[in-house]
Amino acid sequence: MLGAAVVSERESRAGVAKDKASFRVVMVCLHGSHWMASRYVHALLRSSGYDAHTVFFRETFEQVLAATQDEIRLMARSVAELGPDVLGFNVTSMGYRECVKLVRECRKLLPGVPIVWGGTHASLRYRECLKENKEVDYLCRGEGDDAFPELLEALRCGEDATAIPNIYVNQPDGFIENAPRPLVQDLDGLPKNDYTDDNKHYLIQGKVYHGSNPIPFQQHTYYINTARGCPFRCTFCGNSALADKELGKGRYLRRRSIESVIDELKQAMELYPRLDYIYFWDDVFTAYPKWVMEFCEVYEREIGLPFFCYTHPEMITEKLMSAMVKAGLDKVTMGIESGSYRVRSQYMARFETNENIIKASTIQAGRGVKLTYDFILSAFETEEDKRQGLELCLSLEKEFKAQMHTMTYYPGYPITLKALTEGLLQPGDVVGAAEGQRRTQSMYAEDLKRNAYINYYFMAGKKWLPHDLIRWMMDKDVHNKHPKALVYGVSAVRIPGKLLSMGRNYLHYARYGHWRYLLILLKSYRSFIELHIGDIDKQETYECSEIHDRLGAPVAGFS
Ligand code: B12
Ligand code: SF4
Repeated sequence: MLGAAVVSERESRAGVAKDKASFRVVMVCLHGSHWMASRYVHALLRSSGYDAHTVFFRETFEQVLAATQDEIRLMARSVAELGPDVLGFNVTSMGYRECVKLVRECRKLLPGVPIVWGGTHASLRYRECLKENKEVDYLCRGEGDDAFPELLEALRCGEDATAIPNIYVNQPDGFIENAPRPLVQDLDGLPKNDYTDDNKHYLIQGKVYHGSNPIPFQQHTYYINTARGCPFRCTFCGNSALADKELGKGRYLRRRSIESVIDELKQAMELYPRLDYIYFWDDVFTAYPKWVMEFCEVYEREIGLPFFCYTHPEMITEKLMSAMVKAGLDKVTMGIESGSYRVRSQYMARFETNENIIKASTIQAGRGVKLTYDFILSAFETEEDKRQGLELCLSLEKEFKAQMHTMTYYPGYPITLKALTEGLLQPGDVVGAAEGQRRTQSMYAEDLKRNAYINYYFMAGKKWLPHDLIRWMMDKDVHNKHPKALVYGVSAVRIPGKLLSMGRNYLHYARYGHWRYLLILLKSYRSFIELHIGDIDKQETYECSEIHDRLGAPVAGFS
């Protein structure tokens, strides 16, 4: 338990010994080595002058699994070996339970080191985070761009760290709340995500890799945000809870300048000469159509690499689509969420009409762009909604991939409150509320078997499958009468397609000699099979302690 006296003892201890460049801040990320939030926070710390290190955990298919106790211990040991002056965690709801275990292990190994939490879950569930985890000393509620460096400076210099806006301070009998800062408006002024391997540590399949990521994505693909926020507030999405004045006043949807984005991409191309694909991970890339039109012109001229982005049925026009295709749009994902207007409008705060969705799909189709439409199936759907949903899916221009999700209830989101109120959800099923939950909302084999109806969505996107056949199967209730036949029939088409694209991927990485990555992929074959054919809960886990002793070579200069 951390008392105010202990806080000040830690603060002054940290302050006496270190100058900024040797003040080591170790960050923990549970979402793989390319998680932008952690790549960003690392860059922020480095640009503020600190000795930043980040430990990344989990990759490939295994990302959806919770960490084993063995892996938690390995992570804690790896973190402790780095000898942090401050320890920081990026906390999401899907990683919350692991953060709880991890923070306890870390506290045992690092009794006097201040621990700071930040990220979506920490911001939204600050009360629980601080109450349930007295090991956590400080919590950043909302944006950390200014608050985190200010906290670190106070800790380093042994100054008062109890009154920093956005920073909450844990106490044995409660916590100190501080006022929110305004949201950062000038995104151009922020440092760019740090994808280098400098001071990065990767824990993959029970092994620790210091300063050398065996997952080579960043050499070939670049992940970037051009904006923060979203113009919409869908009830199942973080924006519905994060766009809250308590988390910072000011314009919520902000965009970088075209020059800043292009500069970053040019730098990336210099740093990674094999770069051949860009992912724009903005919530809705096509928000601010004027910006996108101008951006596409410059992008085509100066970058010209194929790219991916998200769009929205109300945010796509012929003109915009043509500009994006000309600039290199290769893949686009549009959220349809539910095929039933009743469910969309009553439960999801999605008010686009079916006509608009069909129009948006017509605009996107037939241009050689790979189309994916997201659907979220939920307990709010009646039999009639399901039927309507599929009818809408059948009305969309082909060819597309239906990406199916289970409604996943994140704490504090409006849909979660609605589902709890309507008795459709038990409190223990809210993400982060209990152990052993999946870390994803994507659907896998297990879901398709449990609800064979979903398979029609996959069928609906195929050009060569007659709609009447799908309707006939629905009318004949094939999904209830012969679920196995339906599941295996659809899998017989889907799995070879997946294997083929994996094979292409293998060849691509083999061509560049990324053997360590290919070995990791090979080792995760069981997870792939369990996810796509078998049972998600029976996946492979990794024994770590031994491997760590064998392979976790200490970084030069570390104890
Ligand atoms: C881009 C994105 C993705 C990309 C990730 C690409 C990548 N390489 O990073 C993709 C599409 C792959 C993805 C996948 C998933 N995502 Co996502 N994703 C996002 C998105 C849109 C932006 C995240 C981001 O990078 N923001 C930029 C960073 C800089 O901002 P930030 O995270 O808010 O961090 C700030 C503060 O929180 C703070 N901070 C952050 N960490 C720390 C740490 C400390 C110590 C401190 C002091 C401060 C601090 O400072 C930062 C700067 O101000 C968010 C939505 C959103 N609007 O936040 C969802 C979001 C984070 N994702 C979410 C989810 C659920 C997932 C999936 C589980 C979905 C799935 N497929 O099942 C997966 C998980 C994958 C995994 N690896 O484990 C949820 C998390 C829910 C929750 N309550 O925690 C969000 C909020 C969206 C939602 N549905 O509500 N995602
Ligand atoms: S449009 Fe997409 S990103 Fe924006 S609030 Fe809705 S689900 Fe979230």
